[in-house]
Amino acid sequence: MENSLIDFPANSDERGSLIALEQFKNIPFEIKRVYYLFGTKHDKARGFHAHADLEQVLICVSGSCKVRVDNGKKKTEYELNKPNQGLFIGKYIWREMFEFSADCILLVLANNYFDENDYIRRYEDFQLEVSKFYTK
Ligand code: T46
Repeated sequence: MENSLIDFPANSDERGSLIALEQFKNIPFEIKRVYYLFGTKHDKARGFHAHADLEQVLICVSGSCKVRVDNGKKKTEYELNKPNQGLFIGKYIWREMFEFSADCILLVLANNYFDENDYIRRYEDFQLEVSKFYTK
């Protein structure tokens, strides 16, 4: 699975809404790490890398941002603006996050611990490695 939007059913009543995220239920992997981006700037894009061995789900729990994902052949753009929707990003997918709203909080669930060696930060390296990955 490369990328897909996941809708999370909310438990909503007159007090508001609650969403639970559970590994192997509505999150398609074991959750080993959770981090979040905040204080982001509308004109400061982030990302610009891929991962060799990491799957993640990105959820804009407040505000909005855009995410461009690239599998080496096709680029797709998503706007994340709902706390009840997540974007799954698989292995060997180049990602760029941009146009963050002032109130954006981007929550990320990951299936592995932080490892700088897992990052592919040069687009040329990504193009080379992604073609090998998909011809395996
Ligand atoms: C991704 C997008 C959505 C850590 O120390 N631990 C962590 O778990 C992470 C994610 C980052 N860091 C350090 C590494 C850098 O020194 O925090 C600093 C900022 O990380 P980075 O420049 O990679 O942040 P983004 O917003 O470009 O990308 C991050 C994730 O790194 C990446 O995996 O998919 O968010």
